[in-house]
Amino acid sequence: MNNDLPAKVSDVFDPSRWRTVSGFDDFKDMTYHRQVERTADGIRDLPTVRIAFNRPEVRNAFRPGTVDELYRAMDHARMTPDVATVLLTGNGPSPKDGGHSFCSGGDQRIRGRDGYRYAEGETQESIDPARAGRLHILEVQRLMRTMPKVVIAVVNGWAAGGGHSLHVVSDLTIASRQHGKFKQTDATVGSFDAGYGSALLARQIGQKAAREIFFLAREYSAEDMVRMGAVNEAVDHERLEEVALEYAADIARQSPQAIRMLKFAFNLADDGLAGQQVFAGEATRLAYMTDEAVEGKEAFLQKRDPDWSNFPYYF
Ligand code: S0N
Repeated sequence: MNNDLPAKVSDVFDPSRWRTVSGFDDFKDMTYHRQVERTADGIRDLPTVRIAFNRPEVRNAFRPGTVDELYRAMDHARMTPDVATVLLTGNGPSPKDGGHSFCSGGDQRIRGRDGYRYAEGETQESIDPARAGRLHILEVQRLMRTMPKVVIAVVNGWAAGGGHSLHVVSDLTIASRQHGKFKQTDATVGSFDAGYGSALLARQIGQKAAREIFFLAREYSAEDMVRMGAVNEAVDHERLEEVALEYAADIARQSPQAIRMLKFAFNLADDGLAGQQVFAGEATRLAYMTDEAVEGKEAFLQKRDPDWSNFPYYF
């Protein structure tokens, strides 16, 4: 494993705690790191990854390519068996003006009448029509919601528009006391996340508060958001990622199966039949591990009736 220290991508990023995840060298708009322990004997992976927006000069706004990279990193984290927790955050501050940002949502400079059309270098004529106008940040939201890992939004600066929605859909949020700022600008720019970004927020903090956030588009501090129940903790900026890693260490001490079942149980009622399907998939996987389910399969393969006599009807 490569033991080189990664570049310092943010003011709260400690390179000694991370390695760059290999296979993602083509990333332009995101960074993807794995938590490690470095000792005299070498380097050892720990169960947390850090996925970060890397466009601080535009407050970490996402364009289609950013969303593609975010999805790839998130999906890789989903499929990596020894990863328990994903920290989603923003790099920075901005080299232009020192501004801090988690994510400011869709890049308004490339928004067309039918969605976010243009990646770098593309023109209206050259774009693949099958890729045009996709609001595929919603696919990322669904992945974050249904992946069997805990996603923590580590809000180091502005969480605005679609960036605000990403914090809403995360399992937990911790925010910088000094720089964490929240503002739902969707309606200001004629956009609206009418799915998780608004409706789930209302489930989390109540209808009146969620409507206030969307209808008034005011700015809220990390402390305001803690009071409203939208953020778990406001922490001093310089300790932000350290505290995020403390959260992740506590999560890693729990049973992976229990965390999965709990995440899907928390989602179930709000996600309707799709939520039930995700929960039920885990229940079926557990059932497959029982002697009872094995008996059903074996009986079929042996062309005999199953013998359920060893398996009680529990009460
Ligand atoms: C974040 C804000 C409040 C920060 O203000 P501040 O600190 O005063 O900085 P600025 O000077 O405004 O910004 C610094 C530079 O960064 C650029 N910039 C900032 N945000 C964006 C952005 N989103 N897109 C492009 N550029 C951005 C500024 O232009 C400035 O650049 P320079 O220095 O060159 O002038 C403030 O910046 C702000 O309000 N930003 C806009 C936030 C916003 O409205 N975001 C979009 C909201 N909508 C979505 O995110 C939709 C997402 C989506 O895909 C979706 C999902 C579900 C359903 C529908 C949709 C849909 O698209 O419709």
